[in-house]
Amino acid sequence: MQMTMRWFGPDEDKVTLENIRQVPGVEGVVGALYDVPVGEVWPLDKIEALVGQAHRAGLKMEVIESVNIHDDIKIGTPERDRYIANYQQTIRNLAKFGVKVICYNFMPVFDWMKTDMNYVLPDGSLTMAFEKKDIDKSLEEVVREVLDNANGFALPGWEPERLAKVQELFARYQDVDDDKLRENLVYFLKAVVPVCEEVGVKMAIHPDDPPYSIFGLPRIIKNREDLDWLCNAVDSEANGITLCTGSIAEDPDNDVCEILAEFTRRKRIHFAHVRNIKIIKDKDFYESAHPSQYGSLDMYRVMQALHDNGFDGYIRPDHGRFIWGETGRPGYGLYDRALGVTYLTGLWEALNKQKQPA
Ligand code: CS2
Ligand code: MN
Repeated sequence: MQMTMRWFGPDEDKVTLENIRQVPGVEGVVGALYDVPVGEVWPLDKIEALVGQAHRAGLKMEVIESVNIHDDIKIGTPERDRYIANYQQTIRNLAKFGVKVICYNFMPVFDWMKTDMNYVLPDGSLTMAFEKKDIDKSLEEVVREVLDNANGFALPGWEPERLAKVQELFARYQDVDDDKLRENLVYFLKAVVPVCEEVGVKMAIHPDDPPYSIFGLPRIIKNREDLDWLCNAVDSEANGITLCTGSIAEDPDNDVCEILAEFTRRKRIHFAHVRNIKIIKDKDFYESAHPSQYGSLDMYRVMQALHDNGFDGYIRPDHGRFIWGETGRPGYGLYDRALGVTYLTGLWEALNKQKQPA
């Protein structure tokens, strides 16, 4: 496995490549271009500059998170073919600079949903939380709260210009139910997976977060059945998964370790987001510190499911809390993610050595 951390680029991230380079165990950064509008081709010169920065800092950049999918592709409008052609070109361009995995999601309208970006834990650290009572409000109110509470940072998948017209966006999705969204995902994958195969890139879909419908929106990557459907719909290793343990675990009916084990065996997990969450009640939760004792997931078993089934992809800790006075982009401070890396690396070393005599 290759341990990585997400990095938002020189202008958008308080955490520097030099900081990341000093975290023991980290070999690479997961990056993206944030100044190319969704749907447009990522230009070669910008990719070269981005990857070059990582390399000069002694880090790899083989995973991109994310090349986002234009709403027209998800809705299935006649304009989608132009955006799909652009996506194909972006894949080719990224491959030229050594990118191996592209993480993306297929959630309509917005990326992940949390209702509190500064939820205070008993030890005084801050984390993100989701409480159902807080989405039983008007859509505009919920969207405004998310944007206002992001400590002044842009959130991935939450472009303020796009969401300024959230009602119009919702209206565009009105005829898109789960079946239609599935059909549109398969249409997209059938077009991009052959390009990936040709240039040695793997697509890796991120599960829906949360993994059930909110605001009546369709949701199609929620559980084992959905992942099985995805793998069969386009049967290629290049049609893979970003298994985000936190997102999958937000539905307590999902058995995260079983899912990890099965899809690692099937060679479809190319990228793992490993984080812990603590279920408060029903489906309300907060993102806890990574170690098992603080959350609802047994992180030893999580890492064992990957390890014992031959995982050889990329991995990163997911959101961290804010500790030691750090502030910044919610979920993406340095300190708690670095602790996450150290913990996950320690579990992996133990798993590697468990069969050796003491
Ligand atoms: C990430 C997602 O920060 C996060 O929660 O896990 O934003 C993820 O990058 C996207 O869903 C993938 O497209
Ligand atoms: Mn994730």
